[in-house]
Amino acid sequence: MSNVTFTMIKPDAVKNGNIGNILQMINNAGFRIVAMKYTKLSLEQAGKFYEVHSARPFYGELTEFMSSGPIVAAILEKENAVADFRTLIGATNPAEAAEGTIRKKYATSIGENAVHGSDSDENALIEGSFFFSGLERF
Ligand code: RTP
Ligand code: MG
Repeated sequence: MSNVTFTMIKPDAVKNGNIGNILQMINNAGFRIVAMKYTKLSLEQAGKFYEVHSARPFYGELTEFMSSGPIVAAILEKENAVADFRTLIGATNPAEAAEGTIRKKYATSIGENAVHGSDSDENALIEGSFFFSGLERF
């Protein structure tokens, strides 16, 4: 089992001024930052990142939203990182997210849900490499 996951603080949470609050929750949960950058996806890059969802009805909305403003991308390290990070962020729909989760606190809707978290070890590596070279990981 790998010990890293990949996250993005999505454009809604950046616009709402919640970068600091979310990074604090990530730190307090015991994740170590391996790599981090403040950047913005083009519509084309968002489409590539979320290609796995290209047949879903929300794909257009999702890629437009994810390219609508700056994001924070990061690789995070912790034992059992993928599963523990998904527990920390909560359900996709904030209405169903558990108390104390990042999405419960900072997401506004199922589409604009504050953070991304990888769903498998394999995707964590693919997604991390989408944003970061080996020289950008410490
Ligand atoms: P993520 O990949 O961003 O961590 O979210 P997730 O695993 O919890 O959810 P996933 O099924 O992978 O969906 C990816 C993102 O697409 C948007 N979405 N919108 N309007 C809708 O019904 C809908 N469903 C999903 C969300 O931004 C979700 O995080
Ligand atoms: Mg997902």
